[in-house]
Amino acid sequence: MKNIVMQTAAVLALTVSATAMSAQSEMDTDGDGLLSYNELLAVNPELTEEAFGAIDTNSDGAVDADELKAAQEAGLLPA
Ligand SMILES: [Ca+2]
Ligand SMILES: [Ca+2]
Repeated sequence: MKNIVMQTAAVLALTVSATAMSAQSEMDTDGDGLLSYNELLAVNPELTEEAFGAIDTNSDGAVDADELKAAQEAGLLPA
């Protein structure tokens, strides 16, 4: 019985992390692991280039997973 509970918990944990990852990969339409301004604009039509610049904190022209998370935590993007 205990084993079944443990297995269920493990499956649930996997499902949750897969969902979080697919949210980013769905936005990442060219699959390079980074979100360009156009990729973010597609899911956030209100996004301005200025706002994108604020999200892209290292100014490399793309938003990586850390920048995305920080932007969501700061309320710059919907989580
Ligand atoms: Ca991309
Ligand atoms: Ca960046």
